[in-house]
Amino acid sequence: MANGCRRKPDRLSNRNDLVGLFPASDQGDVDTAVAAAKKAFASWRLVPAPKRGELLYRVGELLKAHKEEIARIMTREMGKVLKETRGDVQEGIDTAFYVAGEGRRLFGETTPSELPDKFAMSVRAPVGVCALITPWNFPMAIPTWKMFPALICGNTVVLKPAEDTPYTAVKLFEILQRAGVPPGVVNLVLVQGRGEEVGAALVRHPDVQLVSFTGSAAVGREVAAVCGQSLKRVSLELGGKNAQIVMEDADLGLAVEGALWGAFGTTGQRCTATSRLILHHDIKTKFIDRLVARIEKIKIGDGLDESVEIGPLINRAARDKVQSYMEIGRQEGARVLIGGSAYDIGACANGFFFQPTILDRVTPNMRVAQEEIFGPVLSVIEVPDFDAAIAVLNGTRYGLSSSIYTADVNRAFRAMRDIEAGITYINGPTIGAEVHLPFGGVKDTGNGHREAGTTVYDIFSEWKSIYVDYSGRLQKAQIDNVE
Ligand code: UN1
Repeated sequence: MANGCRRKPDRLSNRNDLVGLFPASDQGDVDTAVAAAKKAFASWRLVPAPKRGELLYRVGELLKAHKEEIARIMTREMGKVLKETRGDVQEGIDTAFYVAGEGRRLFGETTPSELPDKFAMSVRAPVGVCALITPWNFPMAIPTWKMFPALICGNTVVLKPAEDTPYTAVKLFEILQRAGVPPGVVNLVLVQGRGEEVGAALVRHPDVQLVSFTGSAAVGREVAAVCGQSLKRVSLELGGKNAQIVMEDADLGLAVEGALWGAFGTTGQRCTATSRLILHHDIKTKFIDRLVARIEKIKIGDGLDESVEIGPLINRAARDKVQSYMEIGRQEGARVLIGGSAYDIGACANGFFFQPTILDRVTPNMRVAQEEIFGPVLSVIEVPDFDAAIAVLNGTRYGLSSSIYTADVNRAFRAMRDIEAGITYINGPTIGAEVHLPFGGVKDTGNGHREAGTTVYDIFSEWKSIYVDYSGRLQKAQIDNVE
């Protein structure tokens, strides 16, 4: 795993807080990891799925026991406030227990054969070695929601976590080891600096059968292109430009709290984050006033402080990117209502903080209404009616999460039907998906797969149809079966 150590680059709430020294894997380490996974696959696929489930149950118990410790490490490592890093670990715990139970299901189907004395069924079979490439914003939830379903299906895995969050991944692997996961079944490659070389080696590796990637649409396209060439199975979960609609009949207090949490939770660094607020003309001014009043009270700072609501951005490049969108927005005619610049008051000067920001007078085709900013920036678009609201919501290349606040049940059902997104919330914000429902999106958000839920097993298993002919003679489907 290690061919050299590097100090983690400065980042976060306190860039002087050195969280650890981590190895930098190279192409040779990728080969070693894949070879170990390939070797372990031969025996792991034969372990009964309920036994694999019991192991995941132990992993869940250990994650639970170490939840607070890992949450604190995660906050120091990537900056999310403690209550959110606890939630991130909890998402891993939920997935462990949910998937552990699947060990006693992994249902296939039995169905009658069209021929006499013949039995027909379909079963799930593992795919092989799976490469999991994960981002830094949910350093426990996302690796586990890929890894645990992969394992329950009988696959072995190589995880490449984001270069910004090696420590949380190491903690996860310590727990996997303590739970008794056999050698080679799970493997970790860590990158420092730019991850492209190691990521590309993993995706191209001939012994990797499946790639599951969560990250940017640009990198997702490259991953998909390589996998297309080699006919590898690939599951992509990419960007979002999620919107919350607030209709004139909505409970405005509820909708304000929803917008705050959706837009500024995780400092806006979720692929499900609310980055567009679509407001009905009649309530726009009132709504914005209430929202701004709440934003003025938000406490920004070190996520280890329990009273802090918004932590820093992940690194300098992220802050530069968010800052650049302020200028882009202004040039397009948007107006910064609140926020708009870096936040470097007191101890926050030691980190990459940015003020929660509202851009007003945004129109649907502006770049700030179309491109993923991945920061605490909310673009407000005014609409005259429900139909316009849905059209604006649908008018981007992404389709991950969505939300509408309304008291009208007819509108709510129309929204559920007409919104183009993988996830729709009625009277709730765009963030907060639960692990036992499908997670993913339409259009450029992905390539049609859904992780989490029961749909994740369609990614991590092959369907095998089995026919057992106990007639003792040659029977011909479609041909014997004549009138
Ligand atoms: C992500 O932003 O990449 O639904 C994942 C949510 C979380 C997962 C977010 N449960 O907001």
